[in-house]
Amino acid sequence: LDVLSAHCPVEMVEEHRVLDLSSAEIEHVSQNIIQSHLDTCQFTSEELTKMNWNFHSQDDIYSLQSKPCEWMWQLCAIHISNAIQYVVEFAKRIDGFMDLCQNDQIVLLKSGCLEVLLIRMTRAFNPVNNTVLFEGKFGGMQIFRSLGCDDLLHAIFDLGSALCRLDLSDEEIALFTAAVLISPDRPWLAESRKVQKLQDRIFLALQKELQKRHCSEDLLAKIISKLPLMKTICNLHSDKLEFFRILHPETAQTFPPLYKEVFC
Ligand code: CLR
Repeated sequence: LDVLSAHCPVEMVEEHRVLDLSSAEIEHVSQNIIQSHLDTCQFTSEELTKMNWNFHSQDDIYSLQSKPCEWMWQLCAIHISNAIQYVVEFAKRIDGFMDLCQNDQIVLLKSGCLEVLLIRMTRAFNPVNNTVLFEGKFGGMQIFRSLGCDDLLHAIFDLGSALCRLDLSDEEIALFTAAVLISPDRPWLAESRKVQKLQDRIFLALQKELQKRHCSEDLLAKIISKLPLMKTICNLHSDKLEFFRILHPETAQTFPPLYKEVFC
């Protein structure tokens, strides 16, 4: 992920081809994206089920809550930055992504990686007791109290439980995150038609995957209905970060480079 520098001319000649993919082609799109997800999702489902029994103790919770705000921000920035690296790797493995110009690769990653992380969070979220994986153990919203971002955390945890209620499989999460990442409506894209074509293929693959279930149309609508809440969370995160940078510029300076590059 490099600084926004590359310039590439918009495609002058566009072929207008209808989406007439054969089922074999759609199957290929699916397989590529599902494999890329499994290779880059940081924790396998089995690992996550095992860790589900591991909770932060009351002492862990007190200890996290008594940390200074700057310390906790730094810790979260490190974890988020680490998780973004896996999202970058996911994107790179999606067929067609590396054929986009460098500008568009960067635009898509910068604007979409937090949304991808939020969807990925579903895998590391326990809706029974509203806990999320943090530092190797599951903990509730209260472990993030010292951040002073209760409204943001509320929104994140609400999304977590709402997405968990959809009970998405790894295959569905793979295709959904790919479709969110490869979005033609992101500002500053040079070749949005090319991105559009890629996303169309992914949506066909997602639809086909959802057809394996009952009421697939309903589910696609439900998945899409979570996008506005994700947008809200991204905006809240930007606001909180901006405010934090004003209060603690020295700490914000030492945030991981990838976190700074994506969000600052
Ligand atoms: C998401 C799924 C990834 C692994 C992963 C890494 C970091 C986690 C993130 C998941 C979920 C959200 C998370 C984050 C670290 C801090 C953040 C727990 C599990 C919480 C919600 C705090 C956000 C604070 C903001 C002020 C940045 O594969």
